[in-house]
Amino acid sequence: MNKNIALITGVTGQDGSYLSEFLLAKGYEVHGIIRRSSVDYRERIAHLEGQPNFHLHYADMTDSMSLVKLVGKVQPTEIYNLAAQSHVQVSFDAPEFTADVDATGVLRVLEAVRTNHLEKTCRIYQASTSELYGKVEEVPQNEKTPFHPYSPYAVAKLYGFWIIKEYREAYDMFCCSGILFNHESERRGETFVTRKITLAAARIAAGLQDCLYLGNLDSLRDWGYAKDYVECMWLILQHETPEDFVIATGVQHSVREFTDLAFRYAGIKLEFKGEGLHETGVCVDGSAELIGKTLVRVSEDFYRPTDVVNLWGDPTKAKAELGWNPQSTSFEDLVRIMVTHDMAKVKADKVAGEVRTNLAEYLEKGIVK
Ligand code: NAP
Ligand code: F7E
Repeated sequence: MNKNIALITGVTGQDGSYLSEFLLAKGYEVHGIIRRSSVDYRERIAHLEGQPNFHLHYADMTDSMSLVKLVGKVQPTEIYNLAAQSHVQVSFDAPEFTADVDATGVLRVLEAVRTNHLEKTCRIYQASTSELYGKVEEVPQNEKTPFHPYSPYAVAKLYGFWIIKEYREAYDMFCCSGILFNHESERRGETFVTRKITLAAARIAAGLQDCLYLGNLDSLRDWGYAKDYVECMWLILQHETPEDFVIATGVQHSVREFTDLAFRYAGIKLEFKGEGLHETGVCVDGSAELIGKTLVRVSEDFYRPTDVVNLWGDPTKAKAELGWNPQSTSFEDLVRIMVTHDMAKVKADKVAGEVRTNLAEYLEKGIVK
């Protein structure tokens, strides 16, 4: 039997780490691309390093030669192209870099496969996004909904989507997109809105932060659990024919609703008052020190030049053709999982901080040498 060999770009990211675990459990040989950094920041995959079927290689999405050489060396049967500058707000500040990685990077992966003559044996998954629907033209969005990208990130991802489709048709390659709606987890980057909220709720409950500053509270998202979504990436590549799929829960909530629920799980009941930049979230129930305090405020700093405000996916096709269950983790469970994790993390960080402080004191007093 031929061995399944997966190459994952973006292996150090939220999805890359869950996908690695998923594929290793299925018996795959997993290879991941990492890039050189002055600090070693591989927290999400540290527990996988050293496993015999897990291999890391230096390469970069902006460096064709590194990709061509690596694809030739690894001879993958499946490539999951997850690497991206994935933060929408950052794409307004670094649009050219975003295009280089998120648009041209996809082309580089496709050409690395062709250069190594693997186009008939290697299947390619492209991490497309609900941001393609942007300034939405219908609600909810499905595979037939027209795209209207509304940020430099989304425009770059639009190129990625179309170049994948083009190579599928021009060269008969098995390459396809998962159009994934927002998916979150306890491993989500700390500047995305959900993780920013769950960490702040935990820190405020522990008395380590005074207030959470957010942007548009009215923005609506279809939030799922990342662990459930990586299964879909794999299912898309196991499908008989190469096709694109919308992956979403089919349930929509606002940033305000996410905030309200996260704080409730942290033991704080909020009441929202006012509008726009003057809206606040005040503590009306919880610990005595917090009652009456304004714990959430709106700041213009987190508004975007153009914002996508009404994402809501229709996962009917994925359900019917891939047999995927879009609701295995509910919105309530997702928020609870993230808050529970962050409350434990804040507690552990606090203890570690106290240990460090005590140690510093002991060192100063000459108690510990
Ligand atoms: P993430 O946590 O931000 O991870 C991004 C990954 O890309 C990291 O491993 C990062 O490496 C890597 N990367 C960035 N630039 C690179 C470069 N020049 N060369 C090599 N690697 C590079 O993102 P995620 O949430 O896991 O998302 C995975 C993919 O799905 C992304 O393409 C994202 O755009 C897309 N997507 C995400 C969502 C979502 O809700 N999470 C929804 C739809 C689509 P470092 O660790 O070195 O920075
Ligand atoms: O913003 C609003 C913000 O940054 C969600 C990426 O994974 O999903 C992600 O992109 C919404 C936006 O994610 C804050 O304006 C309010 O409307 O968590 P986010 P995103 O932009 O949806 C898609 C599918 C991807 O493909 C991307 O890679 O929340 N919002 N206040 C805020 N957002 C942030 N970050 N911070 C705030 O303070």
